[in-house]
Amino acid sequence: DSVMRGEEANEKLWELMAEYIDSEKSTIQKSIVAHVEYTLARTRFNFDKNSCFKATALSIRDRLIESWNDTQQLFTAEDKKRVYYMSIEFLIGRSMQNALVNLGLEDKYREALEEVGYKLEELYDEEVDPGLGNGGLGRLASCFLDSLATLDYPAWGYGIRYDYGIFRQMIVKGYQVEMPDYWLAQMNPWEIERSDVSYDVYFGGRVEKRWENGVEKSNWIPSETVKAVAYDNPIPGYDTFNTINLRLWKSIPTNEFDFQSFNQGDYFRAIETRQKAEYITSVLYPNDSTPSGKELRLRQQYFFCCATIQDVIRRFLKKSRDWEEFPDKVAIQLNDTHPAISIPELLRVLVDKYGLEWQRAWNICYKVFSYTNHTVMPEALEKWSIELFERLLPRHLEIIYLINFHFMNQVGQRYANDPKKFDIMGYMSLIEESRPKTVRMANLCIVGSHAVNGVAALHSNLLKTQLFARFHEYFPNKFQNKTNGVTPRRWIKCSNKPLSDLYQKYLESNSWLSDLTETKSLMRFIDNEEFKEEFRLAKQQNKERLARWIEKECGIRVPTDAMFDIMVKRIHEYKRQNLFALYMIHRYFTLKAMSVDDRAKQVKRVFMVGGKAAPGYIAAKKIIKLINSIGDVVNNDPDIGDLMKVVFLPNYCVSSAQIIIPAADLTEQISTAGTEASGTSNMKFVMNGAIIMGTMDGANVEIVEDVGIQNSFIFGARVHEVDKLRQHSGQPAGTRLQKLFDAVKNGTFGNPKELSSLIESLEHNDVYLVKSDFYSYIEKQAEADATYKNQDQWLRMSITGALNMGRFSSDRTIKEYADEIWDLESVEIPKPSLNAMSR
Ligand code: T68
Repeated sequence: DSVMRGEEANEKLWELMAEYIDSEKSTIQKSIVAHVEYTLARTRFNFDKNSCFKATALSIRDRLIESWNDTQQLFTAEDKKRVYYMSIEFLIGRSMQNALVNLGLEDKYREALEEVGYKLEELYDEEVDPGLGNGGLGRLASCFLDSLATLDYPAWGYGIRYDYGIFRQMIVKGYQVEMPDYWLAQMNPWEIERSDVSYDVYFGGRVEKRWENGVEKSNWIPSETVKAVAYDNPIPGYDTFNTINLRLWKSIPTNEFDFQSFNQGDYFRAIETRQKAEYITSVLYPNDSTPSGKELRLRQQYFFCCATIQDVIRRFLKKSRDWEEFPDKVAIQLNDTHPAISIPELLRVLVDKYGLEWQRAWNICYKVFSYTNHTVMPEALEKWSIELFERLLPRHLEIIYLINFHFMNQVGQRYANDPKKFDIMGYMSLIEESRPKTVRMANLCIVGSHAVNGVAALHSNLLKTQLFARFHEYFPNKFQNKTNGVTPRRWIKCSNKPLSDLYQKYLESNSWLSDLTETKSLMRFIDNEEFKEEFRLAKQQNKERLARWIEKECGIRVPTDAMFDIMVKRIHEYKRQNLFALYMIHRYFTLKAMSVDDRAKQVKRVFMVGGKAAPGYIAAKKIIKLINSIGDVVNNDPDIGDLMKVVFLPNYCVSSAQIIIPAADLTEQISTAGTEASGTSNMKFVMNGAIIMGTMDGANVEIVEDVGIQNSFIFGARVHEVDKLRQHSGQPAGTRLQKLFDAVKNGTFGNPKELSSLIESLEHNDVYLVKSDFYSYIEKQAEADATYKNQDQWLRMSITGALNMGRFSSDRTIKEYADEIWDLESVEIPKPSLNAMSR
């Protein structure tokens, strides 16, 4: 019998595998060379850096696939509850270094490559940065996957494999220019195409009714079909064999040919129909706060929900046929309302396909879902017009009406005696009786989920007391808080080598990477001059690295003995890059007015701003132009020299963030109180030793709680003062601020025809309180200068901040989700390779 069976086969296979995945230099080299020759079809005598990158990536992927397979097998065997994190965006960033760090192989690979003439760090730079997200929401999803894998949770991410990620931002004459990001032009060495895992997704058509045993049954007869194909992206955990999956869907045409067109001899029309299918996953919508309202966007949403729900159900049915068990096996987290159609989709499948009675299906459904809200700004809440919904998803609209019918009945009963009963119902309804009539996706999520959470304490309280106050009154137990976090693997270990080395040296291990609260113990060195000097040096090295990057990317030389004052995030009026710009102008004028002697005593500062504006957001684009114009004036003024520089950092993305963030001395987190749901760059900055210049908004509040308010520069209106101040949004600016307004309006910084509208909107309707916060802001900025002059004090503040950020690891966040929302247990994957090797 040539086929080995049972134990014997296992033994042999384990040995082979063990040999393959052992971590000897020569094994790594063999695997890389094999990929050069056999996968890339290059010769081992002639391959360039990019081929070396690809071959190295593929050799790492082999290891990931190995642990991925074992992980998935164990998940299936153990049959524990799984969580599915659904997000229309994942800002993955580069994968190579992260994978090596998590696998514990960075040093081994570095050595192995050095022998064949390549520097690992240079290979890192060959990788494209997949930008399948806009900003914080998408990056949070990726940090969460890293933590889910690290904590051994049975979890998967589901999203969309866009052909075009977030646009590449170029700055041309101070303006943002958007370039398409076709990130797949080079092969993507990390993904695994699963042409065998595909599902049909339908659109349009009509709903047929029939009666069966006295019950009305619905049957959706769609008019269009597309196929969703799975692309799997292995996500390794840190210091564990657990490797989870990010499954991204791509749309392709179905094989059913359009016979009607074909018979009419219209071959090209038939092809066109098929191309329309591919279009669905072509491009990521680049607006991060205003819903696009476009049909294609709704198609994207339904497309990925429909494929995901089918995939989840198929996996469930492999093991169980009792639908009552579904909520014990499946938890689905909705990252904002973009995946909300999953709720009516699951109901549709349960009722129409599997024949469950409505109430039974509903009881299953809401236990499965939970919803995370990321904004309180009313204009950012998704609403889809009934007309569009009906045309694209007629059955889902019926189901939403049905959910609403039952819900409105209950609300009506609850408030039967309330004189405001109808107002309350109108407010809570899933349907907005506006013109056009719309579906309120947030209301659908709240009603259809068993848990609703905000992303920082302040934000979650605003949800309860303002935005969703009526829902909170009605469902007091649904509302929770889960303060965001970020992964220390990417945001310290991969981004900040000097600081990581310092932690390893003083903590004598790397366990801080799995438990960030451990860094706090280093507070015992706060008076240790050697430790402090090493910490200072680490920051200095990071500043020099950024200065080199800026010189290369922008052609500007910045002094590295200056304070680096950085604001990087999407450009938005509520985030107030304009307030930062006004401060730069103020500082410039103040310096100009000084004597040469006085100037020489001032703190040098480099102001840096990075971030993309949504292509249709005119005001945001003008803010970019304004900052560049300020740079043009200031950077070329011989009176100023190195005292002050203003740099716009182009194309802010995950990989540039990893260079920018560790170099900051001061980080601007200056949104109007009550507008930034959490912020996550605030966490990354403080972990890397920057001090917050900020408002009491989002997670700043909690960061300040842990690092101490005396170690931050906090200014501006508090959230309870904002409403009142807004009523005076037309108040005059005050002399010092008016002078800055006038300077912009008279053309000192760029063409006033373009830029003065930015100022006029502040003068007349200052929604985000730039005027009323300005004076406390410049006062705090002066305090920051004074503190910076005392380098020892600054250093102590910076160190204290960095060491007290344990709570803001996404590991903590994910543990809370698992315990308090998902009811999820971890499943530890044994390390078979080690067992096998030791035999
Ligand atoms: C951000 N939201 C919040 N939205 O602004 C930020 N929106 O405070 C928070 O820290 C972060 O989410 C994580 O919770 C976003 O990033 C988007 O990107 C977005 C994208 C599409 C549509 C709407």
